[in-house]
Amino acid sequence: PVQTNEAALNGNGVQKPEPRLNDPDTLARQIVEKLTYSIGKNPASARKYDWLRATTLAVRDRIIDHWFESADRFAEEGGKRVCYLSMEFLIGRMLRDAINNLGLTEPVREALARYGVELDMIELLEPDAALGNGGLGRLAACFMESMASTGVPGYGYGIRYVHGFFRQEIADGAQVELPENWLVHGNPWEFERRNASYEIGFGGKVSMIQEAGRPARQVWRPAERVLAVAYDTPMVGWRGRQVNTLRLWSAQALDPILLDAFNSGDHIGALVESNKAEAITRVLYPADSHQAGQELRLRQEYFFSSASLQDIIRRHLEENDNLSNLADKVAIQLNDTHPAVSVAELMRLLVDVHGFGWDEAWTITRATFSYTNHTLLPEALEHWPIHLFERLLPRQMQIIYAINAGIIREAAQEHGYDDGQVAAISLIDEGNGRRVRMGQLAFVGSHAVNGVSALHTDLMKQTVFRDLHELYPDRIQNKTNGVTPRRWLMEANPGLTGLITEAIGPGFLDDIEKIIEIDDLADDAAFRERFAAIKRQNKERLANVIGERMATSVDPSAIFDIQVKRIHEYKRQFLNIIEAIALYDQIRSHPERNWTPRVKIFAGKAAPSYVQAKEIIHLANDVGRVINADPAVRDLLKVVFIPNYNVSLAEIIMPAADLSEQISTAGLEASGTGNMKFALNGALTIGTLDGANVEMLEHVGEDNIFIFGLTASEVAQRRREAHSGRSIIDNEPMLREALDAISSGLFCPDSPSRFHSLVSNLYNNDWWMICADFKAYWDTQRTLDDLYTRQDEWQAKAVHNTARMGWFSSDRSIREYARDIWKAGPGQAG
Ligand code: 73E
Repeated sequence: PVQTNEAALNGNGVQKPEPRLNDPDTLARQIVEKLTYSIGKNPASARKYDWLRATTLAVRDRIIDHWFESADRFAEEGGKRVCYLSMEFLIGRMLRDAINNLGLTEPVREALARYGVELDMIELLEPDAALGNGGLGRLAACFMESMASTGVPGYGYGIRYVHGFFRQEIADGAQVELPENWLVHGNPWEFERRNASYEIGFGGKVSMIQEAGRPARQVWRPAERVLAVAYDTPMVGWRGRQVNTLRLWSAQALDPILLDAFNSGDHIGALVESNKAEAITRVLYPADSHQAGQELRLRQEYFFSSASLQDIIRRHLEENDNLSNLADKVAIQLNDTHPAVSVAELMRLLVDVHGFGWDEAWTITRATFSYTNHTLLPEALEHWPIHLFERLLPRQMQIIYAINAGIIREAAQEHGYDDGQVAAISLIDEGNGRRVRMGQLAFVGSHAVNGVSALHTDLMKQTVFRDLHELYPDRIQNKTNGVTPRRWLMEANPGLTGLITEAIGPGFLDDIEKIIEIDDLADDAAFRERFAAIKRQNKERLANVIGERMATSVDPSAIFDIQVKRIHEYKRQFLNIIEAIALYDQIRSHPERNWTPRVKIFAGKAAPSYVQAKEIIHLANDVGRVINADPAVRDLLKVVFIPNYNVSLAEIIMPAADLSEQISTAGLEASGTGNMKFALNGALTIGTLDGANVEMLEHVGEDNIFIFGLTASEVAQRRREAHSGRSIIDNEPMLREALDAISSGLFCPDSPSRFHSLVSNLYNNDWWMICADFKAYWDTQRTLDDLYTRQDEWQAKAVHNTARMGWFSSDRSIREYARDIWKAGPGQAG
């Protein structure tokens, strides 16, 4: 019989495991134990992948201990919880982050080394969880990490896509999309929770029922029902102090094999239902900045919104008598409008299921929700055709009409709104075929609405939400984005982290704003040299990746000039490529000049249906092929497109940049977050006055950032004047010659007309102000060429960038959300 020891027994008389020690001996023993008993291998026969799995399981045990402690503490304290609803969580790999935050990096490295296994090698085998498109999804992942690191009881809610963001390959210069399969070998980080599952309805009918002694009420009888099953992933905060939960929903057929159909011999018919149900969480939509508009997308949105709300309500009722104090105990953040149907769904649950009167339900709903807007691009704003909405979600549609009636009544009676003003705030767009405006729904259903940078928030007030802002002038506020310094500095750049620790001690690891203490060291030549040497090593690491993946050699002493992000016309990768062609032309024409060597690096994915974005990728590859092979440029210029940009590649790229390209048409990039990751790692920024670049300018100072081009209001003005590129091109020989080179087929002799429409758009319209900004961009690049030859000056500016970027931590963003919007977390009454 097993010996039990009194002290090890908890209240239920159940034996608690011994706390796990964190020394290399214990870790080595436990990793081998996992290898043996969970994987069935011995150290001699184990492959690298087995070591990864064993290490993950050993680390996971420690996380689970902290996870339970956090859950118990939240329950004990009874404070307000934060639920972050997001269609996307772009997490990336998890092992390094978990080990780093638990302070286990060195002990695990040592434990593995005893078996001749390199931690850095096995980490690379972990699949990169790509449940997001770009900035919005990565922000959600940074926020999860920062909530756990700053002590906010945060719950992420999203979708467990079987296939994340597609894998990108480049074939003959063009993007090819391949399915992503992150779950094929299983996922050791997730725990299926069969007990947390909910029915989600679609379609069917709504009828009024009248029961004796009760008020009449609406009952929705869906035609279809699917099951949402929870999968939980622990999110470890800095120093393991807190572990939060990311709960992702997976769709399953309620009755996986319909027994009737099966018994009657209809095997196929029986499986069709389950296929249809499971399709809901099969794949991530790969378009940011374009509304998908398909029924399946609306199903995804409702599916995860309803499951999350049912879960939130169930937990609330386990701890409280009823739902009237919901808003005191839960804050629900809507990450863009993707979960905006939640506003109608919570109303339905409160009124139809839990018997609340309309007005009280509406008060609870608005007090519970808040909404973040991430884009002003008209083509990205979600609006669903009424007929689709009504067919799929008939009761929610009725509720939206009722909410709308209330808002319009208030505007007309209390503010004297006329028909035109009413149409402007209405949740229903009567213009093109009657649609539900999801931004308006999220706005009126929330007590706080925020933009993601100061400029973006101002523009929200002037454009998409002008009319609602007038009606509710206190509702919009700013919360500038941030990035987690754990992943984006400590883990991605251990060299720089070590140097800073030596210089100012480890205090900045707990409070990243203390990184300002290295600011004066910009004047210290010895420090600058070490700073530059680390940059050089990081550039060599990236040069190796480029060499291995693309068989192109790049020189680490050249300027590494990098633009990595989704491919979109407004982000203007095209402007960057045109500048490369103009530079190529100048180098060939003036070989005698003292050109500063440059490597232009691009990476990013285009939405599969976005034709122009795919042409831009093709152009970058075609131009690179010609320039890189031309002996006349003598390696003074290289153009490289690295395929399959993802979080893991970003972790190698960010620390290796000298120059960060943030050159969107002013007014169109809501914030940007790559801009912050680059600057934190000591890159100088060349950028427009757009998104968070404006605030970066304020923090790093105008001597340390390179701003060019039209402002947002100048862009708006030119667009009103029907600006076109033709006269600019006619008067700017460098621009004209670059465009002529593209049109001539110089870069695509196999198909000379390939880029004709890309170029003719500039002549006829120049909607994205590429011609308008070309000259300013060119001149600023040449200033940077010159600066790079004065390394002391360049490196001093680089140090100032790192020193002054602490404010752009997602810890700061989260503290502001917690204080101003959620009223939850440390120091809040809650
Ligand atoms: O400026 C970025 C911003 O930094 C913005 O374009 C991006 O969100 C980032 C985080 O705030 C964004 N993504 C989307 N909209 N804005 C989007 C839209 C539809 C689907 C997926 C993503």
